[in-house]
Amino acid sequence: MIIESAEVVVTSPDRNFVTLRLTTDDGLVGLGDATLNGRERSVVAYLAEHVAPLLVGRDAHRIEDTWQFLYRGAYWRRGPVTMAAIAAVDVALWDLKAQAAGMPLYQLLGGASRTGLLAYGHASGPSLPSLFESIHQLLEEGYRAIRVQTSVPGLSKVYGVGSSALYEPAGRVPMPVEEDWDSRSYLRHIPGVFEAVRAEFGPSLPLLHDVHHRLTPIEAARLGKELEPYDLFWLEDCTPAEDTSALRLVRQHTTTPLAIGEVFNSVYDYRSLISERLIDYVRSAVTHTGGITHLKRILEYAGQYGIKSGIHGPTDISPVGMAAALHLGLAVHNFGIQEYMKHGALTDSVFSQSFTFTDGLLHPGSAPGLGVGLDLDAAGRFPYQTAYLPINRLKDGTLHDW
Ligand code: CS2
Ligand code: MG
Repeated sequence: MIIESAEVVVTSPDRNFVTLRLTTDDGLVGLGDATLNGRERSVVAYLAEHVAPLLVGRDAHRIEDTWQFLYRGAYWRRGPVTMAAIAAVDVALWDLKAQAAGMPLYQLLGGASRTGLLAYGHASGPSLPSLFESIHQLLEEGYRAIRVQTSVPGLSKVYGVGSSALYEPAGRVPMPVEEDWDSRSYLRHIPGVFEAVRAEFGPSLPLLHDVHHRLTPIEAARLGKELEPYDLFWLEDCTPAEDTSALRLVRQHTTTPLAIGEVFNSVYDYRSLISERLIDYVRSAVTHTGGITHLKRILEYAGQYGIKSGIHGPTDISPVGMAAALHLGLAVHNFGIQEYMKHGALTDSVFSQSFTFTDGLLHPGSAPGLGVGLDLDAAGRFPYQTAYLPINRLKDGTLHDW
């Protein structure tokens, strides 16, 4: 099964997506997601200029050797752009191998370890009534776990509170939008929000919250401790992820489960977090972490320490990347939960998918390979549009983590 062509397809139905499309000499097509929100064109260049030309003529069955060729052969290792490019190749090759074998991809990863994948959805609202309405809406859609994000009194725009059901943080704007932040206002507000949510929805509904990189270690420790009575499923990105030692302090003060890693891109980012049991969930997406081959290694390592998967699944992970996450999540033993923000109708008109969401559980389906198709004509109708993630500033204008 020789690779005959490697195309980089950029399309922007509801938002920008980058897809690698490999075609083999026996006519199979494999897809890989290479979307890096707000930096899409950097991965396009990496793939088109430095990877695609090297793939033509390679044996598509040699997934591990191709991974090592692209990782060690690049000399300059790791980083979000490199690992997203490698991920796209890796997933496309797994897609091809599973199609050639005539089975869904998860069967090549060890087969199903469960009947379906617990999903969580994003509830948000600028006020408690609107937040409650959002939670009820997700429960009616079948979600069994809910991420809760709200506005903060005194702040005009806060992460995670969208103006529409399809919340997409990267606006189609020529320059990043400036949002405002104040950690003390946030810390004063959030415990009361979860007290009210628990009073309204009861003690057992799994609730998650994303701090989105914004607190100091002692602030995160305080929040984790104050949220303990509300029994969160996890508190996510409570401190900037690259400061891995911060979680040692947080861990000393709270038993609230911690999730981190959506901005990580290799096992090396996780080493101390896993070996010191500083986290409870691995947040990486297949798309940003070198693909199925590498994320499977990370999850197997994490599983030795009782740490589970919590694979990243916002709208900026394409249906291709989402399907890859579901095949991996179905097979690994230490699955935890899968983030699932539904894509829009325009995206679904470009990408056909086989996965299902039934009674709160996701399943990748039984189509050979990933089970995802890319309509090139439809993709061509939605050209790339410049889009950036927001930035955050404190009241005095200091740039803060977004
Ligand atoms: C968020 C993401 O889903 C999450 O947990 O952190 O929405 C994140 O803001 C975006 O993926 C950034 O592109
Ligand atoms: Mg997050």
